[in-house]
Amino acid sequence: MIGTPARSTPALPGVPDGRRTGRLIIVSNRLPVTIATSGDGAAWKPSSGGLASGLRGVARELDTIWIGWPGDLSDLDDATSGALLGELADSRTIPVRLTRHEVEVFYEDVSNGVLWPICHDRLDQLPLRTDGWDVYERVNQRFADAVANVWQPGDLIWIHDYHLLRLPALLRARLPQAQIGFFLHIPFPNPEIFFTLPVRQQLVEGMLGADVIGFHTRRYRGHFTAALRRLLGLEMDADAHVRFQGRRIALGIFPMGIDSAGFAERAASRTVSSAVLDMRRHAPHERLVLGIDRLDYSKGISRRLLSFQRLLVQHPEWVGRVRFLQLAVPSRGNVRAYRKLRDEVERLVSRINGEFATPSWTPIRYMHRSVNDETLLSLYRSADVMLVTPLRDGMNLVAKEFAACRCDEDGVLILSEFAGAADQMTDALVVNPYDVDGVGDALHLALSMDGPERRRRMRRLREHVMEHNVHRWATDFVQALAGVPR
Ligand code: ADQ
Repeated sequence: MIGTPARSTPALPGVPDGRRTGRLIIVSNRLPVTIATSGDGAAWKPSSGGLASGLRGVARELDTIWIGWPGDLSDLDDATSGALLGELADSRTIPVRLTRHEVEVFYEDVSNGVLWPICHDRLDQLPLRTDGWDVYERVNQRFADAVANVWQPGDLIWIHDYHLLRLPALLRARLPQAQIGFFLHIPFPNPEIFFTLPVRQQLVEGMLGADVIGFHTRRYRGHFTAALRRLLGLEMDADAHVRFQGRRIALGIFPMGIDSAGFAERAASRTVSSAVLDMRRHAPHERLVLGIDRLDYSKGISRRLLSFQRLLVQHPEWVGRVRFLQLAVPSRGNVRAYRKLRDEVERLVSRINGEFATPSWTPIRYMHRSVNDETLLSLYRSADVMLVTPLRDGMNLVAKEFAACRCDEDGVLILSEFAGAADQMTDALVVNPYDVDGVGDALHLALSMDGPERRRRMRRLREHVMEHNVHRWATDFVQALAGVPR
């Protein structure tokens, strides 16, 4: 069971002057749990995904309440769903229930069908017309009710991500004295793209209800301040604050990290080590190129497959000697663009395999499913090359997980310049994911790189990832929020 923080944690980290504050209220669209149903009934299990895995460690260490949507319970009978909701309450996790219609409009149509493509520069993925901003507002209001119900003076409120852009302002109206933080996990796009949204001003004003607004990178903050200037005539001062409606709002850069020590420790465990040996024994003469993503058009999987094909065409010496394993976690299957992407990826895999396979070798293995922790870690450890080539990605935690797991200081990371992680992981081979031939060449370079060069790069990547971990990220953010004068 996750989301069960220690109740006795005395104080939030880094509160200035040792001043005690109250609890940390984390608010995100999804609670960090999903329901697993089996013959015996239903139970919560930890959900995958960047935000869930990143904040889980924080939620264990701080006196935390987590508010969010628990997922669709409508297929369960009343007794089962009642029991599950009771378990959540016991673990200081507060569910916000959504109707089927709200899930369709707020989550699928607006959040994932409009805001996600806009923030990832994909105007081509927009529907011709979007209704549903009223439902988006109403659901944000529902979250505001849930927060206002539990908030007490001294509590800090930390809101996450694009589903809840209106929530900071809705809460500010109800709790003028509250310390409210907002962190955007995905890019804030160039204003030229953001301004295509009819509700651009309401969304920006929604975010400005917070005292601290956090972004992964300087570039996203730059886009946000450009939007503020053009929409509201606001200027950021030298201390990275803006003034709005008589309040001073901090605009911070908080690049998210991972629980690197946890990854490193689990990756070095005996079970993972023996799984790695098994994999190597199975294909001793083959190099492994690895891709791990949610199946999302922002992750660049189709072009990545074409780049691998270019490697085989341009450098035929690798035919029969390298294999590309792409794992894609099923994601947002109810949104049409995602179903289309799935078809496209499957067609490409089968086309490339049809063209290059021999009776004893298949160039691409594709798995459309989630894998367990042990398999994930053994793959990270077995890969010769990790191929992380999103077309746009807020941060990308997979790149960091790969580095954390490489206790052998081996393996090469190829990383898209359009992932937030590229700002920090400069010892990767940084590529333009749209340049299919260029990524093919980078693959050849990575596969041919000598041992000392691989180790030199990996050592530096690991140093960075170990130091800038998720605890530091959360501490920095919470510290900034706790320091807001009241
Ligand atoms: P995501 O888009 O979900 O996160 P990412 O940061 O890469 O992307 O995190 C994906 C997570 O899912 C990783 O922890 C990874 O281990 C896990 N995962 C992926 N494939 C898996 C598989 N087949 N089986 C099991 N686990 C798998 C959003 C933003 C990112 C940002 C994060 C955090 O889109 O840009 O980095 O939030 O802010």
